Amino acid sequence: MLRPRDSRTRDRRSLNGLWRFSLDRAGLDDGGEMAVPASYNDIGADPARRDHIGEAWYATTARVPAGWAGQRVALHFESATHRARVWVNGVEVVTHEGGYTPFEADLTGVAEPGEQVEILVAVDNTLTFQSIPPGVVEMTPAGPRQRTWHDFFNYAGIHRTVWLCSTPRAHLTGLRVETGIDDTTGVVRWSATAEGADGCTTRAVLRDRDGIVVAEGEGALTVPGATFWAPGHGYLYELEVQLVDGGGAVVDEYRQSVGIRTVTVSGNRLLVNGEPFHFTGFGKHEDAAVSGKGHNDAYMLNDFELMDWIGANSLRTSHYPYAEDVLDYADRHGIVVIAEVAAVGINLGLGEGVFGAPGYTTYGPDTVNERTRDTHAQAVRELIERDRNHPSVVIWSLANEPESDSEAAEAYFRPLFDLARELDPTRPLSFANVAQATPGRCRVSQFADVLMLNRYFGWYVMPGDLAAAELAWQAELDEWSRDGKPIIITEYGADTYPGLHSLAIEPWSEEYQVAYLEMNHRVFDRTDAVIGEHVWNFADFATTPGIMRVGGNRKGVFTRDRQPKNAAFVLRRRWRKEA
Ligand code: GCB
Repeated sequence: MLRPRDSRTRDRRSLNGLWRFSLDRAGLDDGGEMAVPASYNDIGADPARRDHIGEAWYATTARVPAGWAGQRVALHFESATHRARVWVNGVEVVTHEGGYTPFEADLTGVAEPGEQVEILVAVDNTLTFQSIPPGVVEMTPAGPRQRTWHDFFNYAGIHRTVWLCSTPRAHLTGLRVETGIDDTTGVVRWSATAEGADGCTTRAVLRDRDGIVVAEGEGALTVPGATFWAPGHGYLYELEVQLVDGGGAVVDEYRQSVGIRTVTVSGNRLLVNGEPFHFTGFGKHEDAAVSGKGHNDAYMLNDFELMDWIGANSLRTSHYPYAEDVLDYADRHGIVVIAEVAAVGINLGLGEGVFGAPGYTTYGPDTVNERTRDTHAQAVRELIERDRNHPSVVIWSLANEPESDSEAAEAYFRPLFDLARELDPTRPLSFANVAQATPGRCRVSQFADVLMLNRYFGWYVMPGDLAAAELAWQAELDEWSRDGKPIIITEYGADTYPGLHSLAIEPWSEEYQVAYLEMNHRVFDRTDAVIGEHVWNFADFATTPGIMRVGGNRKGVFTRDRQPKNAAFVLRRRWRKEA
């Protein structure tokens, strides 16, 4: 599946706006409306909407342009969280599992050009042991309750753009681009798939930023004296791929931006274009007041500008694939991305009494089992298919903090790493390792090319005692260093209530967050294998309610409305190397 784009042969129309909405199908004509894209949970004052479990119903009408006669018409959702069923004119046209990757329905034969169509969507937010991320609905005396093993709020809805789009009947369906560097020459290998295209061939033209053709042909294109994509330098070429019929006529055309760069791991370094790269930045969330996880260009842009201001060169799309616009921006601006599958919380023993509850075994026939792994494998496929052509993505993260210190974990993850490596041999693989799976105990890190560690020494461990935390943290990192792999600290952070100040070493104060970060930085700077630091989190974000959280998770360096805490200025000095 290709992302909807305009070209000489393709067209698209956004269906964003206000749709009819109800938590039950029967109520769709009662006048309720919902913004698309947005999470529905925080819109309005109704707790039933915020805490809803199950399907929520959306409906709208759209006119298929008359000019699309003879074309293939498709309805494309950039995401619907966590699964969706879609009907057009009463016909079920597509179902999709997974809340953060795109899917589409072929409407040819269902929707007539020139006519209006009725679109109905049921979006289901239920998480089960067979979904990614996992969860369980528990029956309590007060009714059903959704339990999850991640702290962020379970926002749901149509979170990204919905497109009505057209392609020719004979059309390109997929495009794979891989790049290489040979001294000063760039190599762009491409391959495309097509449908309904008997007797057709494909060809491609590569243009530079000024529109000048630098290479054309099949298979591998070479660009002597190429300008490479690099961190901080988002130089993009444009590859125009054409599907050509036997008579030489162009039947379909698709354009893809291409950054020529390489990513390799050598010893304890990650190299981009052969140069060691050091990550500074954040684990983030797609999270904002009112619109929840709905994509918003203004928020996205502001976040990227703040990242630039603070000197962040990279981010992890914790804990799920972000909107494609985020990756497009990162490509254009040379921001480095660790792209994560939505597999957060495969760790049912974690945070007992905090996120979870005693009584569940992570891997087992009734919990995380082979069906879960099938869902997980599909999520890996869909992430790599969607994002493989983005130069900004340099690592695939297959999970966040899974239980990784058991034999069952090893058996669960081995095939997922094999799958990802087969789908994309060009990028390093990893996952974010949890504190309990210490060196020697973790049985999944053997599959990772880069170690990614989430650690809270001085917060969850030894809170308030930064001196003891520093020693313990250093000791653990020294042990990890013996693996000889590069280490990225993918989470370290301290909850901080903005405006709380203290001369004493007081967790939750702005001073403590600063002292905590400085302690971590001393440890990182002493450890050769550490090639990056991602603070948890870029901004405060909404969580499930609980006594561990005060109005959400407060580990943000920025508040939820993106104002800096003191820590922001400290990070800025460090990352921008300003005195
Ligand atoms: C973690 C999780 C992250 C949480 C964070 C916290 O280890 O990966 O999703 O938000 O801890 O603040 O507790």
